Amino acid sequence: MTTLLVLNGPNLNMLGLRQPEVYGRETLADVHALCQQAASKLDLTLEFQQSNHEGQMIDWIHQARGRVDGIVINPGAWTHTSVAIHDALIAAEVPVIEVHISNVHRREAFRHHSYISLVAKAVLAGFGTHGYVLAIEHFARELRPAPGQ
Ligand code: CA2
Repeated sequence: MTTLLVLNGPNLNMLGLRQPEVYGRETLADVHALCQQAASKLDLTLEFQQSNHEGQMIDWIHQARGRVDGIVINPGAWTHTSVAIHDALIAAEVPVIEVHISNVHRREAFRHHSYISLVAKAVLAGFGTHGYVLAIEHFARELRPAPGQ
């Protein structure tokens, strides 16, 4: 069974409650349901987590090593600050897709640099919460065993 881990960084638990003009009206629970629906359709096992604590996020990434087949991560503001999450993702040796709900490149200059993109196989930004579904669908295509295997 192919297992994907969806990770969400700081403040994403506030989704839908503030700044709907930037992040939309869906809550994190809605995003979880959306991801679960996409994964079930594609016969994937999905784990979904959010934390405001960097150490917790790093522990989850380490625990993914040898256990999950892909990580979809919205690192939130850690995108622009965290060498530690960058290093953890390298240590995990699991393919990573970075997702941002907003188009970070049309926002403040400090959001234009990502430590995570250096270790991600792909980056989605500005697709709203549909970016999570696109990342899951991409992993399903890539990780699906060839016919007869
Ligand atoms: O666009 C994204 O998904 C971001 O990763 C979201 C982060 C931001 O720091 C990144 O630059 C881009 C912020 C997530 C915080 O979300 C909130 C939602 C509602 C109210 C307050 C914050």
